[in-house]
Amino acid sequence: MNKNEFEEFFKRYEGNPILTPEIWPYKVSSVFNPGAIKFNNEVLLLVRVEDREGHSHLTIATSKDGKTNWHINPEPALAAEPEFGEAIFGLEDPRIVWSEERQEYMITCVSFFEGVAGEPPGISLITTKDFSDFKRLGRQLIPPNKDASLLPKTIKGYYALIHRPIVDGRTDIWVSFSKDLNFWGKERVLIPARNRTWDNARVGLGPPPIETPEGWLVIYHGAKDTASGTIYRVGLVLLDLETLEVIRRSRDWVFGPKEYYERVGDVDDIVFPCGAIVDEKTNELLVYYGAADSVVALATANLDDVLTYLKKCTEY
Ligand code: BMA
Repeated sequence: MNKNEFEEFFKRYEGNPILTPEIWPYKVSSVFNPGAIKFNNEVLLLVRVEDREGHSHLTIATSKDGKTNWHINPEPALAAEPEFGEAIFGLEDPRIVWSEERQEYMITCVSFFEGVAGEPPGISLITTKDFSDFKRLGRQLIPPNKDASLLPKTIKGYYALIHRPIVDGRTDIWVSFSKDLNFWGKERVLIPARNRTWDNARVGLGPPPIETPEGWLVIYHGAKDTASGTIYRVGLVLLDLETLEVIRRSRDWVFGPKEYYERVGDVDDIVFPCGAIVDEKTNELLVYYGAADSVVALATANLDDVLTYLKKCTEY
């Protein structure tokens, strides 16, 4: 490695982009920002699909190896439901966890508040056991809010919901706690946007936190506003398994728009991960991300390399 090269532990899959509008079984404008989970010995992506009206819904795509031979469902799995107060503008950016305690999958996604001035974004919580029947648990927290995921397990009897409200113009990552997925409290800032950095404009959770022996691995996006638009890149944080205190935070971004499909699209210069899988046999971390709000791509890393890098970071 040359002295002026960064350590690049995320590698782009050579078959990127893995999902594009051209291969969709019905007419769509763009496909991006998928949630990801292991289901029935396959990788299941819940892909945000935008139509030409500009509305988004969520559609399931599955693959045995998480890389090739994707089967895309011919029908959307989830769309906005006005009877649950979701404005027709759509559902966006799902995150999926498997709850061992509840024996079901829990999906959080962005929806828009019908009947509230400006239809601000908020968080819908949906559960399923089979990705065929879905149960809506309704809205969580007040808008505006985005980029939410539950932790896959409760902490001292509390569900922990990581989310990104806008508070007094600031966009930091927060956490709130609940006993019943109904009433939330004890909220606090978990990961703040920083000053004059690559992640100063806003930050938001990427995939659901991944439990490792070193702590919860958080992959997050950070945005920087520039004269030619906003650049979305990826950073890393390690949280204490019990207290959720930040143990480590990368000072640098570790993955950013570089390839053509990341730099040019409906929204240029965006990498936006919402789902990640760990292959326990190989210790490979597979991170699924939307590229330029247009296509779905995959980056992989060795989980140990990621943790080794983070443990060297002192900045938080
Ligand atoms: C964010 C979200 C994402 C989107 C990103 C870049 O605010 O809305 O859905 O990918 O902007 O446009």
